[in-house]
This record gives sequence, C-alpha cells and structure tokens, in this order.
Amino acid sequence: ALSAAALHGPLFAQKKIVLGFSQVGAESEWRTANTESIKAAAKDAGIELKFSDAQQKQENQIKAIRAFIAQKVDVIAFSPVVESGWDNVLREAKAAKIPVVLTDRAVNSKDTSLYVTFMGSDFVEEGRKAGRWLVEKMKGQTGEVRIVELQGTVGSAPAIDRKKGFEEIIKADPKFKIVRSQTGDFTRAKGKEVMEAFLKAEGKGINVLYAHNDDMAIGAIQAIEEAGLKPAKDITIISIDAVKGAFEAMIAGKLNVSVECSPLLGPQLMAAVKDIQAGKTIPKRIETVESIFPMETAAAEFPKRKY
Ligand code: GYE
Repeated sequence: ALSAAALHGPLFAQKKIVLGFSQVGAESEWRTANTESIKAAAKDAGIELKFSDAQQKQENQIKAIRAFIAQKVDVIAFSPVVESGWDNVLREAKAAKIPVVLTDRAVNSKDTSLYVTFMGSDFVEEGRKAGRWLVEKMKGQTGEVRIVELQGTVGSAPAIDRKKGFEEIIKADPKFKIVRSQTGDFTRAKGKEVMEAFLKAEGKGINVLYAHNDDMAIGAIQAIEEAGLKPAKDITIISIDAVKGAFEAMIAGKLNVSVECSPLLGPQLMAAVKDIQAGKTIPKRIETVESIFPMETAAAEFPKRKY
C-alpha cells in the first residue's frame, strides 16, 4: 500500500529552487574555499545547485550561462573571471526573465539592470590596506623602496582594483617604486615562475613583493628561497586573501602580512536567491566585511580561521 507520505508528498512538497552557478575555476585556495562554501550552503538551504567550473576561461562561463538559460533555471549566479564582455549573455538572461546575481567579482556593464545584486569584497580597499601597511612598515626608511608586483588574472576585477588601491596609497611618497609588475594569474605555479624572472632581472635589488593573492606569494616564497634569499626578511612580502596557507607561511616567518578577503559567500548567496524568488527587493551591493593580519597576529588567529 502507498504510505501517507507518498500519497500526500507531491501535494505538499514545494518545488525546489534551481540555481545555476558558474565558477571561475580552481586556481587558488581562496577559490576552493569559495566553491565549498557555495555547495554546502546550497545543500543547507535545500536549493538545487547546478555547478559549472569554467577553468578560468570567459568563453566557458558564457557557455555555462547559456546552458542555464536553456534549462530554465530559477536564478543564475556567477563570479565573472574578467570585468568586460558580459552584456550580450546578460541580456539573454534578462530576456528569459532569469535574475542574475554576481558573486565575488564585478562586471563593468553600464546597464546595471542586467543583474540584481553584486556581493563580494571591496578590492580597492584591500589594495589600500596593503599599501597603508607598507607605508607604516617603511616609515623611518629614507632610501628607495623597490617593489615588485604579482598581479592577478589580467582584466579581472580583483587584479585591477588591488593594483589601483595600492598605488593610490604609495604614490604619496616618491621613495616607493614599483620596478616590475606582471600577472601570475592567481596561481602558485605562475607566482613562482614570474618571481624567478623578477629575481633574475633585479638581483638583490628587490625590497618588497606585493602579490594580489596568497597563492602567488607562496609560489614566490619558494623562488626567493631557491635564490638563496630569506622571505619576509630580505624581501618584505604582502599578499591578499588570508587563507590557511598564508597563516602557515606567516607562522613560519616567511610572509609579513595578509589582507583578508573572505570566500565564504555561500550562505548570503542562498539567502539572496530565496529573497529574489520570494519577490523581495535586495540591496544592489552586498559588501563583505574584512580585516588584515600581520605575521605577529598569525599564531593567535590561526585556530579561528574558517578557510
Ligand atoms: O583573491 C584569488 C582568487 O576573486 C577575490 O580570486 C577573488 C580572487 C582571490 O583566485 O585568490
């Protein structure tokens, strides 16, 4: 015989909300934590998640978004690998009446009606925090401070904004000079490779490394050690994210400071998806609150870190 649940289930069961999410890739510890946060939060919220990894390629993200439109998902969310080139596919989603949420990274579309909200960090402010820390650290120093910069993915919001915020602060004092700046695509392998090239070109003339994320800094630390130099001593190292790997490097005395950028966007994304489905209006910008961790604080903070 049929149970009561089987008979009544379909009547009472609410249709699950379907969320299509296009992720950038798996390029960093930050990204892995972000993916985990989104998957876990979808499960907790009872939302059906269609997850797609773009392997850091915009064309893959556009394909994924088009597939979500074809499947008529309820909401589309994505973390745009670069800022530009989204207008067409976003117009297609709008025409299909599927709301879009931007997570983590922004787009530079002029028509802001193409998405409901953008949730994530203020990357310019992260760059400023890195710059302010350096200005303070180099206070008494009169000579030139020669900086090399490892940029994130070319054209991505965090790479553009972290450079901008940092430069805005250091330009107040001409002793600060960015002598080399190149992309390491947010990965350890590329961070190491580019740092090797920087060391080859500049010899012992590098005072500071500013890396747009921890993974590139960790790769660069290897290159610095292999060149016979002491990371965090011979070269002051600043990076962004504050992932566990950065705390380990700080505790080992190899990284001076990491500016926090939280990847734990899952719960607020699911809350927004539910609100959108319920017809509620949500803020156009949902900003992440974050901090900065100099190496002296690392051992005390480490046990409290969630990513
Ligand atoms: O800092 C980096 C990742 O978009 C904020 O992407 C994110 C950045 C993060 O690869 O580690």
